[in-house]
Amino acid sequence: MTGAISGASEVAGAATGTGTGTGTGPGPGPGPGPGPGPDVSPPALPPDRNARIYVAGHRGMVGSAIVRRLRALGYAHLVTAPRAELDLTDQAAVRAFFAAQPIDAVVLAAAKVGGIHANHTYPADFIADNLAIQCNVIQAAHAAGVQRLLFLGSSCIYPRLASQPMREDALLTGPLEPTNEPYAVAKIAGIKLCESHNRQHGRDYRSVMPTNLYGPGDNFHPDNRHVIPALLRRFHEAARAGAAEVRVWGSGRPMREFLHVDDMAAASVHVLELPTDVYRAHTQPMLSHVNVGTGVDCSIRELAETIARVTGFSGRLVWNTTQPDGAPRKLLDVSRLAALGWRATTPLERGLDQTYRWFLQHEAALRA
Ligand code: GFB
Repeated sequence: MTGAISGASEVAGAATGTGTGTGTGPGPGPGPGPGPGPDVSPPALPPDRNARIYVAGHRGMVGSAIVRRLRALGYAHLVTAPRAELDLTDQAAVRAFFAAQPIDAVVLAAAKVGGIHANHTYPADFIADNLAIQCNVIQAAHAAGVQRLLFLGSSCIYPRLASQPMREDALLTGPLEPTNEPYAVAKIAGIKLCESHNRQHGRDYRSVMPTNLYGPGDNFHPDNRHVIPALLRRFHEAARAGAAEVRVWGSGRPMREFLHVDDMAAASVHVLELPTDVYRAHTQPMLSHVNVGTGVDCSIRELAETIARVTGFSGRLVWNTTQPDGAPRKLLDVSRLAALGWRATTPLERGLDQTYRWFLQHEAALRA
């Protein structure tokens, strides 16, 4: 834990928008008020483009996509801090960071994430790091008087055998998938921490639960990645080597829904910008999270066949059934988000093709 807080940087956006200014004001939260800082301009809430938004996790796949999206929309005052300068598992450092500058809204995209193997191998890290990051950021935001926050979770919060597609009210209705239970418990705790601040302090802390994400900036490293970067890389290397076969984990039967990270960023900003009364009208105080997905899924076998096409691999697929399948199916019901006015737009094959091109452009750096 470094405790250093010097790394806060304001990312200048395009600053074209003036904001539509539905801002609901800082609300009734009895927190101690905004921390001291040189800028004493009044709080601004998204969609006001003057809002000072701290994006936690801005170097990750999702956080960086959210920064791109916010900048494209003209948000001029984005606050970020690299991990080397702000350790989000360090409670004192996070509190000091919030106290050192004015922040109007927070997007909490920082998390320890990984695929089925990583979750299964490092369960203590997945639960402890995520609980610490969430608790530190959400508590410090509240203490600094931040009225609006968006917490990012995961579709693995739902029971392993939840009926499909999974509605938000499936939360806490049954046992979780064992391979990622510790991570899921941390994410459920994050939702409940947000809801508890809303109920106790009148905050406006929202949660979005994405399905499996992929896209530029994904983790293509050899271990611990998710299925899409794993297979893009494996099939690419097999195609280049002229290999006759590629081994794929599990039975190929599990069903998964995949969302392009730019769609996730657009959905996140959409939810962040909703007026408070609209968000509240579509959620409940103790069931406040919103699913983010495409509403369409495919089998891992179909995914592997699509990735073979995208990468130009024409050999055989061999199923390595010594590796776990994980949850049999994880399709989200996205009607709550649709009612809030947002739908995904990137078809899977187009998104895979674009992600593969990004991988090819960055292959040398990823190997280094
Ligand atoms: O992407 P993945 O690890 O996520 O695996 P989960 C999805 C499916 O792809 C599983 C299969 O059935 C895997 O067995 N698969 C096939 C592979 N080949 C591979 C491969 O080479 N690598 C990987 N990783 N999978 C994670 C959770 O579960 O999903 C996290 O553990 C998080 O908590 C994340 O929620 C979104 O959907 O199984």
